[in-house]
Amino acid sequence: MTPDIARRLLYCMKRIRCVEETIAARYSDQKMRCPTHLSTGQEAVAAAVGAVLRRDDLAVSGHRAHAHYLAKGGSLPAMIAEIYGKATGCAGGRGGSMHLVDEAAGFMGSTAIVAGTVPVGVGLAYAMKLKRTDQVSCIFMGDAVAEAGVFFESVNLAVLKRLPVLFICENNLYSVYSPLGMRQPEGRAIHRMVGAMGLRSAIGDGNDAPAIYRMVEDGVRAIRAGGGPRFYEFATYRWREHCGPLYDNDLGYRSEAEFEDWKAREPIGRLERSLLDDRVLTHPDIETMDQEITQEVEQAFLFADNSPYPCAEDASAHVYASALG
Ligand SMILES: Cc1ncc(C[n+]2csc(CCOP(=O)(O)OP(=O)(O)O)c2C)c(N)n1
Ligand SMILES: [Mg+2]
Repeated sequence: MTPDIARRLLYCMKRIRCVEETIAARYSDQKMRCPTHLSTGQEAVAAAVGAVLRRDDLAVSGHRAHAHYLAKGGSLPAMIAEIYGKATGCAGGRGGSMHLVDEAAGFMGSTAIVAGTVPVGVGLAYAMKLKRTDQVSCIFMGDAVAEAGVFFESVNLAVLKRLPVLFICENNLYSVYSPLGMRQPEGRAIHRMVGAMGLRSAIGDGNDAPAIYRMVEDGVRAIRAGGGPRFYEFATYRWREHCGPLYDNDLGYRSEAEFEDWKAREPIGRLERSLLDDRVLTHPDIETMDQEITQEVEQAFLFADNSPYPCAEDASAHVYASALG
């Protein structure tokens, strides 16, 4: 990995962290009126995958999509405006945090329905295959997606047709408050299960951005060369509550000790320390990075706050169903 890519990974993770921590800090202002699922602590997977993908590759995601959208190159002001419900939002202010889209950046959408975008991502890959391009369709998914019927149909088709799909599973051990052990049989690893369906798969440390980058880079090279789909499971951990800006360890569904253990292995400080040790970056470089990011994020929130709400006359502009009669 070049120093340039390592710097880029750190920058991207810090930017995502700053955006989401600012959302958390300002949520109580009541200007963001949609549910938000923050990925604080999980930034490494998005940053690394985003750095491997090209702008003309496509990606889809689910309810926890801010990091994926930003890492794929989605517009930050348009994302914050979307969360503020403003007309300048990436979905016209009608969708909110869980419905991010930026076609110019190849981010083809996210939805609140668990596994809802998986067949869409496979369909995009089918189109790529028919058009004989060397693009890749990336599907970001959580561990609970591997419990949905449509996931199995989608994997089956992707394997059968050798479609250029990059499945990225962020296994953060929970689906809302349900731990993995309550939802999937003990001893069954997601990557091994899909491996048995003929999908080439691997597992990695989801808090180690450079390692994720190297794994996914290899996989994407193979996919572009016509090698068929790849599945990566990355172990990681969300810090904040499932939905919202707070912490919820007091609810008792996970232990403080488990949380602290994962926090100690958090992805940003870890990479920052190693880049400082290797003299790739200096403390002043990091300060400059942090200042630049804080300013950009502040500007995006100002843009969102100062933007107009969508007007009532446009209410049906994003509705694709035609009225009967
Ligand atoms: C089909 C469907 N079932 C249930 C829900 C409720 N729900 C919203 S988010 C979520 C958890 C999904 O967990 P996971 O895929 O592991 O993602 P994470 O929240 O951990 O990032 C559930 C069950 C839903 N939105 N859609
Ligand atoms: Mg999960």
